[in-house]
Amino acid sequence: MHSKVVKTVCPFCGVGCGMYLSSDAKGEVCGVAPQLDHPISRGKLCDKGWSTVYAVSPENRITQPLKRERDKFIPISWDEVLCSISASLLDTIEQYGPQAVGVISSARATNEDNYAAQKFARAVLKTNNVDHCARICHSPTVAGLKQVLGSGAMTNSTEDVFKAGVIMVIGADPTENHSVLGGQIIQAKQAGATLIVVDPRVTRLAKLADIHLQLQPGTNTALINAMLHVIIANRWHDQAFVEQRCEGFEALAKHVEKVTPESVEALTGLDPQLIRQAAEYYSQSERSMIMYGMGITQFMAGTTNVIALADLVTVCGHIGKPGTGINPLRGQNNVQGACDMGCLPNVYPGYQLADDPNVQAKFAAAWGGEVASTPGLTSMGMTKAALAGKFKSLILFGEDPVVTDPDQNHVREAYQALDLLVVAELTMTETAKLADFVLPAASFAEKNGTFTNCERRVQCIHPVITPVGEAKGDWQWLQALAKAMGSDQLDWPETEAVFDEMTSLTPPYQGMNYPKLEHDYGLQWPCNDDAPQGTTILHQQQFPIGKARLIPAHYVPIDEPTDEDYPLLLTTNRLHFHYGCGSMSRKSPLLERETPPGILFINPRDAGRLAIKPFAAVGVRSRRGYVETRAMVTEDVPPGVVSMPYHFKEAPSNQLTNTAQDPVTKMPELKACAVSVAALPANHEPSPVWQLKGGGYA
Ligand SMILES: Nc1nc2c(c(=O)[nH]1)N[C@H]1C(S)=C(S)[C@@H](COP(=O)(O)OP(=O)(O)OC[C@H]3O[C@@H](n4cnc5c(=O)[nH]c(N)nc54)[C@H](O)[C@@H]3O)O[C@H]1N2
Ligand SMILES: Nc1nc2c(c(=O)[nH]1)N[C@H]1C(S)=C(S)[C@@H](COP(=O)(O)OP(=O)(O)OC[C@H]3O[C@@H](n4cnc5c(=O)[nH]c(N)nc54)[C@H](O)[C@@H]3O)O[C@H]1N2
Ligand code: SF4
Ligand SMILES: [Mo]
Repeated sequence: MHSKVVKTVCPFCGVGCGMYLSSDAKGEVCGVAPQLDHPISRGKLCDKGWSTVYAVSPENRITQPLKRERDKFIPISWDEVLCSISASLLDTIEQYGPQAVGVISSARATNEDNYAAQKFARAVLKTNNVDHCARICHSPTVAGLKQVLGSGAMTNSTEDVFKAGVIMVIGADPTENHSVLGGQIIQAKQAGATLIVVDPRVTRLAKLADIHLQLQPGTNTALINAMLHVIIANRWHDQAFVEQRCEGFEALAKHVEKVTPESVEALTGLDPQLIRQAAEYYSQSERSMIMYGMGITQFMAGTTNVIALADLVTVCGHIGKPGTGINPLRGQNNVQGACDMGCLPNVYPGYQLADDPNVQAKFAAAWGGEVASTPGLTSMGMTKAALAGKFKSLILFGEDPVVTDPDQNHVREAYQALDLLVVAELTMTETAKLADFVLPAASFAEKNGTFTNCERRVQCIHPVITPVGEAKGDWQWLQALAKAMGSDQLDWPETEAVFDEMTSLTPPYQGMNYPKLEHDYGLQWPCNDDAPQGTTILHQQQFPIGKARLIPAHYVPIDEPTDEDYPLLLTTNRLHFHYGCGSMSRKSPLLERETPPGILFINPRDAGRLAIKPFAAVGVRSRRGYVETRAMVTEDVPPGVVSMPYHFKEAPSNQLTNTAQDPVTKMPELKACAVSVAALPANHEPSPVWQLKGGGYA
């Protein structure tokens, strides 16, 4: 074998930084380097990108199919594993119907893998039960922006941070989570942009901001409505834009008429003067750009919050121009793509409605065979149905819901109740440990295909090595499974053919093909006959629904406020050095060195009251579970609020979190629940969750 270097894209977050990946003469990935000319990352990578080699290295990988025998896994052949899974699926479908089976796909895998996953669900299993982690990430973005603007994606491009006069970051922590972009926001601020940060925690950007609105968790809608009140009362809105491009302004104005900054002071905890100042900065700049994240979406009010933000942007006319827009910072490297590919129960690729008979007929004709016609379940719907005995078989790849879904004990119980759980993974996750069969999946370093980043840019990835052991790409094992079930629906000769079939059925991708994508640094959708070079800024002339529809947003309180028994409000956040369930980032000794396995951020006032010393072991309890971890005593969280990352399987914050859901999208309230915290004896080491009685895993 020869050493090799390929041009590819970072496999972690949605920024989509360009990297070179190299392999050595042994056929192992050995190095990473940034692409100097890349339009987004401009020669930079963050620590996770630089640590990619560990994330995919063979000694950390599953290299052959495994079958559970009691509490052990034994290796079996691909033929045997496919034969067993196929027999079990066919049996279940015959006995209980296609509603009893489903697929959870991966926002970490390629567009081609995700296209294949939803086609496997709809055309082979004949079910719309297909979903992925966007459910608990930006599903309120897709639903909320669609209602107001007609399209649920980032409206502008990352380069627009350098064109904005005001940057408002709300419910996002980009220096930790979209680090290369976070660095660019700092650069833009240094070059003169005004920075407004809205976050209950003092994030790194909050420390640099011109205004930090340190609101109480879960009060976004109240704050945004108060900003709208100030803007409309002062006639700071863009009257011409409102008249030409919006409907529903009168109703919105009436709705916020009484929502003065003073009226929300007690609720949000914010100084009314600061709200007025932020409203003035945001509305009065020529170019104001909003970027937002999980602090907006991960609430019962997720969709409402997104609608309120879209109202704010639109009323000020800060959309359809450079340096403006409403920009959800999509999280996973390919979560935009997994949504675009239709790995959601209610839509086919390109957001074509799954319950529309014309759409069903279009796909049935193109695919040559019947497709699913009944409504599908969301990922947490499948969990619930499994507990009720109505959902029996789950094919899951590239997700670790036991660590990353809310209320861990409930998820474990549901997965244990399944007749069949198949997990295709790079590595033995907590979810894979519950599987009946584990399939070795090829990593991004071993396959080609495309990822769509947060700014809708579709970029090619390239293999630098052959798949480790017997690993297969996700669409390839799905193809083999379909074949074993007697279907030739997934019979593509190579990855490019999957992409070409997809573009022929997905209008926003219709003008793309591999040679065009390879030519530069990918293309941003929509890319079609009207926009053959793609689209950097959406909604320049009109919205896909004609005029924007302003919708009054009604404040929804959090589901589980604090009380005597659970007096602290837990929110969850991310750490720069770790990613998701930690299964990839925690393979790097460098990243692992940076933080202890589990951490609770607590204000000195609360720590003092509870006699908690810095780095002391603490127990954290909610109505759903209990974990032990270490305290980080810091002013970065306000009194009354504690925060935990969710990356650590030893001390998973999802033992504690609430499953109360946004009624529109079923987004769980991951950013607020009530907990109690107690100091543990001085020499006590925090026990991992699996050793704790009553902490699950029992
Ligand atoms: N290092 C690292 N990077 C990642 C990831 C990772 O796991 N690790 N994951 C990726 C993924 S999947 C995603 S979705 C993105 C997420 O990226 P972000 O959206 O930045 O995610 P979080 O840190 O969970 O939450 C953002 C902020 O919301 C704040 N917040 C909490 N409650 C409220 C509230 O009521 N109002 C407001 N305004 N803010 C609130 C929190 O304090 C936090 O600072 O990151 C991606 N990048
Ligand atoms: N409390 C709390 N919980 C949260 C959040 C929060 O803010 N707070 N955030 C939520 C959000 S926004 C998200 S997106 C979810 C993320 O939740 P998950 O999607 O479960 O998290 P990841 O760590 O990204 O898991 C991806 C898995 O895919 C595997 N993988 C990577 N590439 C491939 C591939 O090509 N093929 C296959 N088959 N596998 C692959 C990796 O090994 C890894 O185990 O977590 C959610 N959970
Ligand atoms: S910012 Fe995101 S895409 Fe860029 S190197 Fe870091 S993890 Fe990778
Ligand atoms: Mo996410």
